[in-house]
Amino acid sequence: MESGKRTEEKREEENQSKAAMMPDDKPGELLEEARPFIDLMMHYRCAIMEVETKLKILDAEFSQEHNRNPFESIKTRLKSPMSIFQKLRKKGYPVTVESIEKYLNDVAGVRVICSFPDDIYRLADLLSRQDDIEVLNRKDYIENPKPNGYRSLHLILRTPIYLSREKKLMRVEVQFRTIAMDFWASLEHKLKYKQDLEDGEDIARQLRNCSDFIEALDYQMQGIRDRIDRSGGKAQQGENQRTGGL
Ligand code: 0O2
Repeated sequence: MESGKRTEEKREEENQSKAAMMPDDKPGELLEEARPFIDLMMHYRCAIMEVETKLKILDAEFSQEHNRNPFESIKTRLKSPMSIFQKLRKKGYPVTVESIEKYLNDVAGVRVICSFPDDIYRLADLLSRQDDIEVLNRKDYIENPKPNGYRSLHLILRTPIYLSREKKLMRVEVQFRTIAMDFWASLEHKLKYKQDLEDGEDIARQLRNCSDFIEALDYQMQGIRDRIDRSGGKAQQGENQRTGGL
């Protein structure tokens, strides 16, 4: 009974907030005006799904052949309406649906977190070479880190989505990072939103140092993985010789 009452109260609350968003006299008009934006966001969501599926297929094949996964996780995000608005304003473009498609590259975002740097380049290369993918831009902040120490590989891709009445080309930003680079970027992101820190400069300097450690760590870990793989291969060869390959 109590939970039935709570459900009723919740429904009433929802109705009230819907009514606040859509005045009774013009709900249709409001929705009609928002339609192109809502549709475009759905198209970006579809593009994210396409790219995510492509990466998952590469992952499945690689893990079958090499017995390990080339990436640890994938995070996806659709830029929020407020961030879209702010970015268009900042760049001096009109805030319209046309501007979003024309000027913004990162409304659809995919972040691929790998264990090792060489997996980043292998995955980025395999994805870029697919015949329905066009690479519009490539920024290698691993080879050339930003002055603050930021490292990642960024690709702006154009990929098709197949809707019921059309094929549409959509832009997706894909960021590839190692686990350590991702850890660094999320901490550094916090610094950006805290401008009035007393010891901000010192923190920024420490972050730059950490970025150098991270580079050394990533490549050392990769070296260790290679050594393990090589000695595993030799042990397997020895075993095959002993058993005659059975
Ligand atoms: P958010 O909130 O993550 O989306 P652009 O304006 O995007 O076309 P830009 O800024 O030159 O051109 O693109 P760049 O350098 O490829 O950066 C795009 C995204 O990379 C950023 O998106 C961040 O997500 C990430 N990034 C770039 N530089 C840094 C950095 O120094 N630190 C951290 N933590 N992340 C960074 P947004 O739109 O800035 O933010």
